[in-house]
Amino acid sequence: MSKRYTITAALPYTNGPIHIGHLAGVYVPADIYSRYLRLTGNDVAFICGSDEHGVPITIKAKKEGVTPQDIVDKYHAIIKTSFEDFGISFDNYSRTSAKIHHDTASEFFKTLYDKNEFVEEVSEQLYDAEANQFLADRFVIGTCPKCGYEEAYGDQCENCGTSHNATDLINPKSAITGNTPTLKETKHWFLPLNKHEEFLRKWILKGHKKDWKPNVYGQVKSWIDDGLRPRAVTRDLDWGIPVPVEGGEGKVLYVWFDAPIGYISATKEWAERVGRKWEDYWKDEDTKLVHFIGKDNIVFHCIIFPSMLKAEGSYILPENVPANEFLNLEGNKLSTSKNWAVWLPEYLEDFPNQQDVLRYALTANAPETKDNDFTWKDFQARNNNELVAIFGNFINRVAVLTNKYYNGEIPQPAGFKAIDEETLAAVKAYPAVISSSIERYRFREGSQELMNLARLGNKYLADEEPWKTIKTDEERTKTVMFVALQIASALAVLSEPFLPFTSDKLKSILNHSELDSELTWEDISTKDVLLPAGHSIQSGKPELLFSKIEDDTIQKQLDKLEASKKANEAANKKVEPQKEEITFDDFTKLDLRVGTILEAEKMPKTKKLLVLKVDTGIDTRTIVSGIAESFKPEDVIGKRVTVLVNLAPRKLRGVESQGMILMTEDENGNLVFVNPNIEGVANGLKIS
Ligand code: B3M
Ligand code: ZN
Repeated sequence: MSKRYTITAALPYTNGPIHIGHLAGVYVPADIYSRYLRLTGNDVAFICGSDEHGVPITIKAKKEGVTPQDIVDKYHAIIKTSFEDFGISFDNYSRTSAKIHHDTASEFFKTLYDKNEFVEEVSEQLYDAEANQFLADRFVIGTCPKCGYEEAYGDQCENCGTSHNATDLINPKSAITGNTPTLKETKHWFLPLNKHEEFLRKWILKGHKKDWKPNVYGQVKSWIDDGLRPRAVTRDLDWGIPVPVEGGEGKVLYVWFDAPIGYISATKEWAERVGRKWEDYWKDEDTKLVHFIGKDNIVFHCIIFPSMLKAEGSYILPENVPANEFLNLEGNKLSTSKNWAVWLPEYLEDFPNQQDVLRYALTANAPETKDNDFTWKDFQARNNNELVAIFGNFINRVAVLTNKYYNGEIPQPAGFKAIDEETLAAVKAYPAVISSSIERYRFREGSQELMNLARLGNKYLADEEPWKTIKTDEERTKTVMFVALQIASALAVLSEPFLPFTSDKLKSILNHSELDSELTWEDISTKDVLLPAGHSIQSGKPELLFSKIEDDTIQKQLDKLEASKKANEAANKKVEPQKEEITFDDFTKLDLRVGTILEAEKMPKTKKLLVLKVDTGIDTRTIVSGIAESFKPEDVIGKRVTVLVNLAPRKLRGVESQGMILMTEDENGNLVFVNPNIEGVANGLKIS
């Protein structure tokens, strides 16, 4: 039965481009879900837009010496274009700086204000006197009162996900000046979450029965069990939506108050454009509202926004919030500031027309139940071993053989054997199997079922060997090719949510547009014949759906990451502070000489120590040096070194060491000799 759905995907902050973490966590699953629902005949509004307020934008603008408006204009354009190019099928991609959003959010605030749903309170808030600014949200960093994470923001800890008030942070520091903030009185409007506790408890419990993800349910339940407190929904900032009530001058709405309302304004904008009623998508009890988000947004979508909607009174509440865990990259946390990411615009440039490869790799390895790791090797393997070797190979064989044997025309089957009937019946079961995965938000499982259908096709061809029977049994070959073509056709339809570009290509290879009516999802399980005998597929050499990705392509991506890592390390390299001052006399006490290592052997039963014989020019003496983990004895013999010769001797493991060899570290942290490195310098020469 057809239903109405409002599907939202978290509004990305416009302070940088989209990366694979955003895609895997939010946009790819939301797109699969939306495409699937449209394909199965539902009425879908798939909504997103840029989140253009909030402190991250102001910080970025400050850093680049431009205005916040410049930043949001720049990144809104980049993000919107890259989503389009990647095939994310939003019905509307709006932005929170749009007038319709300012109006909608102001109105929402006023309604709650008029209904007395806020508590107005003057309280002491964190203040940076040097920057002359209140420190809200990401302007302040400190230790999370709940989990002890030391880099929690003023409004939320990204480690444990909890949301708190900035004054709850332990040891807060201004992100602007690094100063410890002082307290200053200011008036704000608070949403009394405590008042909504009972309602939230009942609603979550109801949601749980409807199969919410355990991670989402568990987190929300534990926050409610801990007790909820009023949260300020206004801020003393100058970037955002002005507080629209008396006394609100110079203040703006908290970004997490206005941003989720952005889903509503974006729906309004879309409905106006296409001639629908937006209220149907937000106020009709029969509409299903689903929020796709990353796990760090759970508290806002499962506690704060539902409380706002409930307080307003005329809105529906989300049916489900299938939040994903995080995706890591090559073993490390994705990070915009450290440039440890695969950026969507760069991917689209480096891998033209290969959107589906990334969609598939991210889905097959989606962080649905736990954090997962994206590696370029896995990406390559998913492409080469699955998309190329299974899916692409099957389609290519079917298209090539159909053209070769029948000039592209689907042959009339000549009776079915048990294997043919079993295969056709197996195909018919796939829509229900994949639907069930998608409807339960198990997209990785769904993508694997799709691949299993391609596997079924491959196996069928490999077992029935039409390339052999064509020489012995033409009638049998017709049946086999007919069956294989039905599988190809099913793949064209069922792949659409996961691999939309491939689905389009495949539909045109198979000339689906020439069929009497477009094949639907349901047709795959109900129709006995998808491609009838006599229908023609595209002639000539079929376009390859996927192509092999070579090692050097992958290496280039790994090199890019390596370069980021190096740049980052160089930027973060902490030089130790200078030691206490010494006098010239102190310095002249050190007797440093040029020397040569003559012999070296490992100190028995130790890991770190080498026993060296060193020619110091004065004498040949024994020096024990802790360098065995970096050098083999044979590597250091003959090395010119700098020796501190008048260091008081001391015994190490029973061997007297009579001096010290000077060492430092190279850029990779490996030990290197401080080497005089001058030709013709004799041992024993003083260094001063
Ligand atoms: N702008 C995304 C984030 O936390 C945030 C989502 C808003 S959804 C209403 O990165
Ligand atoms: Zn925490």
